[in-house]
Amino acid sequence: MKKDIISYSQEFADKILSSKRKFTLVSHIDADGISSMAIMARTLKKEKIKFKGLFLRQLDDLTIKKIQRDDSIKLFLDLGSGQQELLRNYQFNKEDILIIDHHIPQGDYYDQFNSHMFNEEKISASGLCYLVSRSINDNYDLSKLAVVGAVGDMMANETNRLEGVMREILDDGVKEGIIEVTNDLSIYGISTRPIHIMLEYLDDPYIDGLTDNAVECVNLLSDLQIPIRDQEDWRVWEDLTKEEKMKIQSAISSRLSTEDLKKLLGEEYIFKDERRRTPLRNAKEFSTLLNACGRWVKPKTGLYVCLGDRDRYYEDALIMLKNHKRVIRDLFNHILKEGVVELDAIQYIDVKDYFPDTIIGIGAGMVLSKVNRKKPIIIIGDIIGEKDVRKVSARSNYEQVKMGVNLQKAIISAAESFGGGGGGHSIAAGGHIPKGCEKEFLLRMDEYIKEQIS
Ligand SMILES: [Mn+2]
Repeated sequence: MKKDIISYSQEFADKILSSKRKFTLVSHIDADGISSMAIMARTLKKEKIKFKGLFLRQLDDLTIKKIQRDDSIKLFLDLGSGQQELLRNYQFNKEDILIIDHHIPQGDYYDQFNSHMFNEEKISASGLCYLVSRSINDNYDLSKLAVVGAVGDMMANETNRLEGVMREILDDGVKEGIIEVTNDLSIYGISTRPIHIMLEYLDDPYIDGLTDNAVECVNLLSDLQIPIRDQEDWRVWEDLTKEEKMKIQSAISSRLSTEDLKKLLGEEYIFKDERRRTPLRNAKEFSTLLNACGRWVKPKTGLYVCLGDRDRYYEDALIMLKNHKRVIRDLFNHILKEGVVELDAIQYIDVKDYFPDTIIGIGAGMVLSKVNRKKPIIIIGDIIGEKDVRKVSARSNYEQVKMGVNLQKAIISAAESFGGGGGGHSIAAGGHIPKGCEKEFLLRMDEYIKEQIS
């Protein structure tokens, strides 16, 4: 399979190069979409191909009007494969559209480079863009952005490492000397969180005596004779020596079952060309920063950071990152405090207008391990500025997906039967439904999920 996806990426690169036309890049506003845009922008610029960029929250009958009817080729990134009917209804010609996407295709009318054509499940749109870019020129440095997008899209979440053709992409970055792969604790914040805080925040799995207990975390480190500060600042996980990391790892493992420990172990991708102790220093934190930009509807800020800005846009992105984390924490606490309602096969909560609709999916993903892990969670919320339409976000996990859960299928069918719409992946999907049909929509979802796992 691998050879096919590579050779097809070359064919696809030729379509771009041989067109001799201008391009409009249309991409999604999350971390994967922003890194995809950055990869293609850098690639086209290097070849002196003219282009414009456009970010969309989603591609639907409202947002499609933002795409100008001009003589450029519209190159869709991280969206498009699932909306080919919409593109056709909007009368886009076949020769004016190219699609690079990893969402499940609906149709094959337009030329698309889609991972589902090669049974590659764990590659992001940024990974596909990179393969195309690498076929155009020696753009090995862009492997870093490909990894950021993949990690942001949770492609490494099941086994805590990138898989399939993404590994080949990762290797390019390692060979270039810009990516370092570590294989020890795989958790959030290895480059920015002081070690004792990183341990305190570990909550999946919960570690008795350490989670939520800063004092005990500091005590543990002092028992292990690991200094928590150096001359400059608090030390972070990335600063520790191999021996120090091993000491902590064995201290943690004595408090956990083998299975729970496994959840914490895995790979982290460190970017050696970025400043230490910043959120750009590893893939998880870099992608969170991009997601923050997207969720506050400033994807361009994230794009400029990807393209190298470490000044005004970067400062802006740091502020958004801070806000982003605070709002997500609030949402997380709100869900735990209010509790979810369980149906036979799903659980749900309506968060009304308390939180921006752009973050409720993230909250759903984070809170799933704290509620009933066996059922998908669905969050309903208001959309700012929309009176008649409500947002729905669903999250599952790999255990459920193995049982047959496919949220993308369920949400499309359920939402469409009420005149709404949806999209996504089996593990995470979202959509919108008309106000007033929430109850029926949830019952329908419950029914579909029950069918899927039976
Ligand atoms: Mn994506």
